[in-house]
Amino acid sequence: SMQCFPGLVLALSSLLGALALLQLSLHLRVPSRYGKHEERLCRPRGRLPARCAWFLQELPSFLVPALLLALRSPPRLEPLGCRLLCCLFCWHYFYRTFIYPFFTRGRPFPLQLLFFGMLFCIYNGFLQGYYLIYCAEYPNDWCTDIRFTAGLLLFLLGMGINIHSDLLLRQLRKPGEVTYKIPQGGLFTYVSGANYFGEIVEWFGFAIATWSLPAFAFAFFTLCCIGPRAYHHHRYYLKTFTDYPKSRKALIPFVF
Ligand code: NDX
Repeated sequence: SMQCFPGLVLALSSLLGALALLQLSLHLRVPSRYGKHEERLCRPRGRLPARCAWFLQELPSFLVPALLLALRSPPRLEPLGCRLLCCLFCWHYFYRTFIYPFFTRGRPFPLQLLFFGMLFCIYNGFLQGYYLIYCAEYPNDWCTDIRFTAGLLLFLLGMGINIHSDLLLRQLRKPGEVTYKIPQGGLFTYVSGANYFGEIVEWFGFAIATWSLPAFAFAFFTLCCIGPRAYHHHRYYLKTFTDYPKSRKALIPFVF
């Protein structure tokens, strides 16, 4: 049966960090080609409806750690912290897999990116789940540790911002519509990438709560992946709408 190999965790986390840097270097100047950054009307055959695409892409991030948690033998009863933290991760991906896709009004998603996105979700789902279920060790009073409580608070705050902002974006369109409008309300008052800001806060909160290398590597990846994307969204809005709010920043309220 499976056991903890610290070398494996170190290797997979380092590779995730390296992927983050690759992601950053690739997408600082040119954004990932999906959504508003995809060239118009190219190859409708190479795409899947947003609904199926997001469901398939994010499913492994829910399934892999959930299965690891359920199938571990003998079941891990102690400490509570590990199961709780693993459940937080699964909770986010439950939303992203089973709720978000069914309401999205996004444009069809490129198959090629879906494939890489899925691979990424298998990889990261395995790394986070494996670490928390087979390797992590917390003192019995971890639930009262400032890192756990502050991290959990940030996680919940970030998740709230992320879900609320996803909702505001969705409401910009009627069903079947694919046009872009100026997002309004919530944190969009201050930044163009409010949903991304929430997601980044969420994963840094998770990293602090788990105080683990894999979770910090994932938070860093998230920052490198959707940070630049927020910047490209911002530039797109400034270019497209002459009446775009001048005081709005790209990602971090009042700062950047
Ligand atoms: N999926 C994370 N890299 C990614 C998919 C692509 O979950 O090969 C990373 C994620 C993957 C990527 C993933 C990893 C890296 C990959 C990449 C593909 C290539 C890349 C694999 C896995 C790669 C290397 C080389 C390193 C291997 O029509 P539309 O779709 O634009 O509509 C949008 C709509 N909308 C508007 N509607 C009206 N008016 C407006 N002005 C609008 N603006 C937007 O709202 C969408 O329906 C919706 C949201 O759009 P957008 O663009 O704001 O968000 P989106 O990027 O689609 O993300 C959706 C949510 C969001 O909450 C975000 O925080 C979260 O998912 N997310 C996204 C990406 C990554 C991630 C989280 C993470 O890293 N944690």
